[in-house]
Amino acid sequence: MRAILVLAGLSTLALAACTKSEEVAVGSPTAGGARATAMLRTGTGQDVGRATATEVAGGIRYTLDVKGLPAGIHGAHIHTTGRCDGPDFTTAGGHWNPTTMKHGSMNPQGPHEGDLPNLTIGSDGRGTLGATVPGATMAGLLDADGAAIVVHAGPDDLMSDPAGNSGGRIACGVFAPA
Ligand SMILES: [Cu+2]
Ligand SMILES: [Zn+2]
Repeated sequence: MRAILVLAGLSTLALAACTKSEEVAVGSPTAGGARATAMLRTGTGQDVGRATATEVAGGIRYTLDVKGLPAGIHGAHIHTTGRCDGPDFTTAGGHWNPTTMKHGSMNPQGPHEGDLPNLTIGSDGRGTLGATVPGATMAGLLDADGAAIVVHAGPDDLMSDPAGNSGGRIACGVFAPA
């Protein structure tokens, strides 16, 4: 019994580490793994950078490279619908959540497959993020209604369902096969 509890604790820690740190890979790169990219725009249509999604062993690796956004800490997520209609981007829907979990890597009932670590934007308006999400598949990401990546006005508390209290949506990009 004790061994089972210890193992469960370890796997929870491993999952939390994967969704929070910058360079933790669930699996090695997959040769010929499918790839998708998204160009991010603000609600007024300004180009603010790009995101990639790459199939790796056991999950999807995301990178985000943005410019021209307000300095600070911003929630970033994969949202369930590949639509980015400004200015508020509500057409992107909620967080991508094919496994019907609650929001956030710090939530015992989380996370969503669309949950990413917070994005830090420097005083130069630039920021980058890299994260691997275990269990996510490119077939799911690029399903009939697609998927979008969204950056929020404020930080994600990584716990509060459904969106981590991260405020309005300030940038959005639709994923397309690359
Ligand atoms: Cu979001
Ligand atoms: Zn979420």
